[in-house]
Amino acid sequence: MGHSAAVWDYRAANEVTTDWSGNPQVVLRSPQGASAKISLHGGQVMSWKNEQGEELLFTSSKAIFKPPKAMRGGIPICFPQFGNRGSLEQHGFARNKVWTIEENPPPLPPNDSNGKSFVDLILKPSSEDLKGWPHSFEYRLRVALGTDGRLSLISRIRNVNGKPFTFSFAYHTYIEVRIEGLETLDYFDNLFQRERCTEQGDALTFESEVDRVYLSCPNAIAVIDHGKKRTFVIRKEGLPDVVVWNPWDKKSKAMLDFGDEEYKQMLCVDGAVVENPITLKPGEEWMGRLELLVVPSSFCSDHLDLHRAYF
Ligand code: TA6
Repeated sequence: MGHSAAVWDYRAANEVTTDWSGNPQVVLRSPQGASAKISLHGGQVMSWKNEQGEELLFTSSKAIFKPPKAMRGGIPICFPQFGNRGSLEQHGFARNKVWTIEENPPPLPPNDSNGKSFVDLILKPSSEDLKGWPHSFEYRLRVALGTDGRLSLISRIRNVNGKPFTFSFAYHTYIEVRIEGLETLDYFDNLFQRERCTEQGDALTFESEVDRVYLSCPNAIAVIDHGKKRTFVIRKEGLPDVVVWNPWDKKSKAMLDFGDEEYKQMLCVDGAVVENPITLKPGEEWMGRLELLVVPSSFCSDHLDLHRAYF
C-alpha cells in the first residue's frame, strides 16, 4: 500500500480481526510496514513489529489465551490498581474487561494524530464493576503507530462526576534485557516488603529475580538489547515511576503461563504511578503517555542522550 506519510489515511491502515479471546483486535500499520495489534480484551497491545516484521514485545509461549486471564506479554493495562495491595485483583480489572472502539473521542493534540495510524478505545464501568469499585470513570486509551514505527499509548482517565477516587497505574510492558538511566535512583524492593533502597552502578544487570519500583524517574530511559544490537528508548509523561521485573528461574518455573527458561528473553519495564497514587475530583482527568522507539545500539549509553529527541 504505497502511501506517503502526508496522505496516510490512518483509518484505511486499520483492520479489525479476531484475537485469541474471540474479541476484536485492531491491526495498525505504518507506511513502511511496521505494525501493532491491540485486543479489545483488556485494551492490550498484543504485538508491535518493526518494518522488518520483527516482534519487539515479549509474549510467553505458554500464555493462557482465555479470559479473564490477561495474556502474559505485550502491554497489559494495570488500572485502577498496580500490585495486589488492595481489595481488587492483582493489577486491577481493566486488563480483564472488553473495551470498545470510540470513533470520535475528545480531541488530542494534533501531534498525536498527524501521520499516525491509531485506534481509540474506551472503558466504562458496568453496574457489576461498580459493585467492586464504586467509582464512575471513563478511561480512554489511544494506541498510535508513527511513520517511523514508534508506538505510543495515551491514557486519559476521567472522574465522571462521582466522588473523588484514587488509583495507581502501570503500562505493564514486556520487553528485553539491559536497562540504563535508573542507576542512581531510589526504589521499592518488592522482594523485601517494598523496602526503600538506592541503586548504585552504571546500569542494571541481572543475576536473580528483580521486582522493583524505581521512584521519580527521568522521563526517558534506555533498555539496551546487546544480543540484537538495538536499544529501546522509553519516553513517558505523567508516569513518575518505573517498574522493573524479571522473575528469574524459580518464579518462572512456578508460573503456569510462563516458560521455565523465558526469563532469559524478557524484562518488564513499566511506566507507572505507584509511590504517589493519583486522586481525581469529579470532572478531573489524568493523562499518562508512553512512547516506545527502537534505535540501533550505536545509541549505547555513552552516546545516548536521553534528553534529546530521536525523531
Ligand atoms: O512488579 C511486577 C509484578 O507485580 C510482579 O510482582 C509479578 O507479579 C508481575 O507483576 C506479573 O504480574 P501478573 O499479575 O501479570 O502475573
